[in-house]
Amino acid sequence: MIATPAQFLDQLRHAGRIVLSGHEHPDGDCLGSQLGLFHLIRSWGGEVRILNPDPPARHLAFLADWGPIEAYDSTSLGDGRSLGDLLVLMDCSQLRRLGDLGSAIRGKVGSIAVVDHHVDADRGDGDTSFVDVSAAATGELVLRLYDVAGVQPGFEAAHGLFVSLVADTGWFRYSNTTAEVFARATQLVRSGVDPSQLYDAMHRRNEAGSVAFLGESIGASEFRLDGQLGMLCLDAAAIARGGRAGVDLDVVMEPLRSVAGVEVVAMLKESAPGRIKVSLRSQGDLDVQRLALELGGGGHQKAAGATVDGGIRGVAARVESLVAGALTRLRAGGDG
Ligand SMILES: [Mn+2]
Repeated sequence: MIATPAQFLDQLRHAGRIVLSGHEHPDGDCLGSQLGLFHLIRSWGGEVRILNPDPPARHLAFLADWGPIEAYDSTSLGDGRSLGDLLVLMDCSQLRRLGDLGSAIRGKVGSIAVVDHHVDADRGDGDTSFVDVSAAATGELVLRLYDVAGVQPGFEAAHGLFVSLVADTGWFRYSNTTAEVFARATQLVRSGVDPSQLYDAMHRRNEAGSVAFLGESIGASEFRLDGQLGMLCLDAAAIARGGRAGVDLDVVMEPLRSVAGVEVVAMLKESAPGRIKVSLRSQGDLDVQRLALELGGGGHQKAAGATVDGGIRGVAARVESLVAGALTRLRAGGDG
């Protein structure tokens, strides 16, 4: 069932024990929107916990100051008893996006709800789905729940929700930055958020080694397809170095995105041996969500991703040929 904000809020109020979760390696929108919803449910005394497949990345670890964020390990699910009455998937819509947690949690929750803004989220695993693909961030959807509840986000929720907005709009630079986003940012700043303090917390707490890591990664970038595809491949060792240095790996794509003539930027990360996480960004009209779909993933028109089995060079070649095909269709007047 597709729920309106009022219907969804009503379900949350009557749900009993609620577990909020999200995708593997949760990003700022996933974690921030969870904090927002956590505090809304707590505002009426509801029972709620946040349980994710992975702990926050180092540059998002400070979010734990604004609410209890648990990461799954084999003991998280306790004995064989039910974990909760309602599982809410946030910023994703499929249990498989939760990795091991997704399979472990199946059958341990009463029903599943989805709050998401990705394409096709209404066709995910939610028994109930509150979805709007035009929303810039999942946090924007959570703010609509605050509206219908007649509640203002408090100091802690506002911090989470602000991180949600800036994570998915690239600090208000991407094309999803609408008047609605600025209105929400204003609302959150009025609730006590200091944007510059949050920027520092997210992006200015890296280790000294981050500079060498950035230099090395950017140096390894390459341009293909006559400069229309910018590509960056990070093997497992590089990912580990970046993680230790505290770098938000999305930042590494920025220099590639700054080059004139680049239509698509692809970052390939070897998340495990033989497992490549592909992140795609479109600079123009090409729909990278459709490319991600062909790789078994999904996302948005301008930002999408997938996890692909294979070696990093082989996956890079596959991405290149998909982008080449899409560019040809786009030039021929198709829809990318
Ligand atoms: Mn999101």
